[in-house]
Amino acid sequence: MATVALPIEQENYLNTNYGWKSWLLTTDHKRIGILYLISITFMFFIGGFFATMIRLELLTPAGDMMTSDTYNKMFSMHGIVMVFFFLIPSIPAVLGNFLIPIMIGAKDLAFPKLNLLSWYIYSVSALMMIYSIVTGGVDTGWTFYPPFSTTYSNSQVVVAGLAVFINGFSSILTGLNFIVTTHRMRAPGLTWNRLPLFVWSHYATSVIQVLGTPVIAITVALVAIERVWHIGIFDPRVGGDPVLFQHMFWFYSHPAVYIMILPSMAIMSEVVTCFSRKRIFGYNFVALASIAIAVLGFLVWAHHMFVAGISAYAALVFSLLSYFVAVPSAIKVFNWTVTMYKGQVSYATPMLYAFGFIGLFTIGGMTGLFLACLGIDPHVHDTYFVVAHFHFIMVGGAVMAYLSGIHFWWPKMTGRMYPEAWGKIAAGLVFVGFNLTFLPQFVLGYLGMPRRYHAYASEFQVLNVLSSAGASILAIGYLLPLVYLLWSLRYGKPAGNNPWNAVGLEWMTTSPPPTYNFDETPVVTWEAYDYENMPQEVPVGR
Ligand code: HEM
Ligand SMILES: [Cu+2]
Repeated sequence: MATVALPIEQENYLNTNYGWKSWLLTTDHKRIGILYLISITFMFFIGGFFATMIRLELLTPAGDMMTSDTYNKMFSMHGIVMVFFFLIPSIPAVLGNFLIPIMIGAKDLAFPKLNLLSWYIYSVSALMMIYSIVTGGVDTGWTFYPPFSTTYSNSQVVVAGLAVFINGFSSILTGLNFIVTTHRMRAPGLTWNRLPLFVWSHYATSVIQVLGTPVIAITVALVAIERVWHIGIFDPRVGGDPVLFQHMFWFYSHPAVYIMILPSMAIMSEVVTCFSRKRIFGYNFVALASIAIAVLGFLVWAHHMFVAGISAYAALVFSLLSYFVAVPSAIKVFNWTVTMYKGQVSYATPMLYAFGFIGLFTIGGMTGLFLACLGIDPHVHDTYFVVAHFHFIMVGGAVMAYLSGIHFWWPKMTGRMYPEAWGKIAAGLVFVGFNLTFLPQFVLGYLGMPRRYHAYASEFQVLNVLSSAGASILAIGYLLPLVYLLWSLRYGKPAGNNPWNAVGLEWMTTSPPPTYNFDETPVVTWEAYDYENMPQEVPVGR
């Protein structure tokens, strides 16, 4: 097949210069976004490999494919890689990096070199993680609970912990960069209440990253120190307290779920308005809900510890506060839904993923309320119910949104369209595969199948086989975009500057954008998402 040539090969960030050096030393936020895209995709498939191993082992009730020790390593490395090396950096580091400066009419982020440094820090920590995997792996779970992690586990805890520690700096620096950029570099006229909701959400995410990440970094560093010297931080035999670890770990790791979900919500707000051809319902509420989530997210960590021996009164308070976090999340879901209501909804691939997100995230959030309920949690704690809950949020939510965003901005990033029919097929496979994988796990958990076991009672087999079958469909659904997106780089139709007929500064520059994004600094005189006052052309993919 012949390559489709771009109409005019204008100067853009991809073709200004060539060669490894021009990429590895770049300070262009768009190129750094692409570097992240490559490294993060790589880590996603490593995490996916372990997921495949887990689902294969669980096809049969007997633990016959691998030893229990190996199985422990499989789910631990799956969790560590997916959470710290895929979910947390994914949307901010790839799409946030690429889009925030363009969306606010700036030439770059406030600290371009720091941005490049963040990518190097990420890469070094990812390589350390891979090193810990190939030299024997980790079996503590992604939560590193002591005393197992500090005393009994004989796996690569120290290297893996240091990898997470170093990775934290990348996250902190990116957050810092986004905060300063949003404050200082907005184009004239781009007031806070005209700011794209994508930027609002990333602002809230960045606040969590800057305030929360130091806590997890120090916590895992303390685990490493305790493991080597046993100085009595978490080890009760020398005066330490293992429950202290849980407080410190979850003080970050609950807000961290919002580091994953707020950027997903950022994508939803952009995609839903564009493909409904309507201004988002309740702009101010959606913007402020991001901030409310960031603040409340820091107050609920001990809902992970209801069975760890905290006092009944503390449990009561944390249970109540957990219910409060659901409110701003529900406001957002409500407002996206109302935005679609009576809109001219079109069913392009990004919107299909958005539908998936809204339904699945809602199920994930509602089951979170079950877990936050003191009467229910002790029964389903550490069962597959919890596994299903957080996969609905992280996979049904964050990964769906990530795919939605990648498809939505792919034409902007590359100047090429992806093949729409394939996009729809993949979105369908992901949705069906996802539900077949994780819906049975709610039932399994309700029936009492514990998480983190490599052999199980034979009455659980049918549901486990369904789940593994779903996982194979899901895997195909994830591999397809990798194939056709790469294909589109060469053979995709030229995208034009604004293929979706969307509003927003990023659609006013060329695709791919020039190195400094705009020829002259834009001046913003309009309100955000003014779709009603736009010529009503229907976007592609209807
Ligand atoms: C918004 C995105 C969310 C994500 C990414 C998420 C993620 C997670 C993860 C990873 C766990 C498992 C922890 C473990 O290893 O034991 C978990 C458990 C839990 N989640 Fe969520 N969650 C989210 C939202 C919520 C919400 C909205 C609530 C409640 C209002 C909630 C309540 C809980 C509770 C109480 C547990 C502990 C369950 C137990 O240990 O028995 N989560 N969540
Ligand atoms: Cu939590």
